[in-house]
Amino acid sequence: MGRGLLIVFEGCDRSGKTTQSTRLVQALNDAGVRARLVKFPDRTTAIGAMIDAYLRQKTQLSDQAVHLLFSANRWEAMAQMRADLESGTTLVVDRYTFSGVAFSAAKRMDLKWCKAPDVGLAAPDRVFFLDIHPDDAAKRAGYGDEIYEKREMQIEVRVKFFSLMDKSWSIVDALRDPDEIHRQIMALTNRALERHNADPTPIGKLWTQ
Ligand code: DGP
Repeated sequence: MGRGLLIVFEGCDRSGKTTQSTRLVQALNDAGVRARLVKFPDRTTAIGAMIDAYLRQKTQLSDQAVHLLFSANRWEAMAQMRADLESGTTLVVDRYTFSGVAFSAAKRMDLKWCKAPDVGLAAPDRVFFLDIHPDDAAKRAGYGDEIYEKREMQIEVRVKFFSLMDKSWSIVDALRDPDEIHRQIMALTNRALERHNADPTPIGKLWTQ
């Protein structure tokens, strides 16, 4: 049994990542592929509770401190994630290091500094970027409750996401019908699984080149 794939969903707030990542895990499990959903930030841990309070504007933290908390929240999940990947479970991750870098870089923090705490995290095999213009996202239910859900911030975050893309990313038009989006993501995932089965590669490390 080979290792599982690390599949990441990224995108601006309200782009449909949670819906699509949940559907992907379900569809993979239905097809007999062992898969598990991981969501960042994980608000259930002690570090996650601090992040949650910050996002809901219950506490104030410096930009640097909150950046490091988001990174620590990923690191505290890493041992289990690696174990799952190595034992053949595919992980579908709802937000990852790219959100960490994009949100902080959007606040004009230094890009190299933003990447540094995440150096060495498991690198994704595929990244699906659910692309929606923040003006369209703002029309969706629940928008505007948390600290980053502001038009100017989201526009800047989207620009930063685009600057982080490489050949492992697919841009998915998130304004379309959810079933259509799911079918596209399923096709891309199946292709990634086939390619990996034909030519397995070890788990990569983030931000090492
Ligand atoms: P979500 O639970 O996916 O809606 O994310 C909550 C908010 O936190 C959302 O506005 C995006 C932001 N966010 C997610 N990950 C990070 C991160 O690593 N760093 C920063 N600064 N913000 C993040």
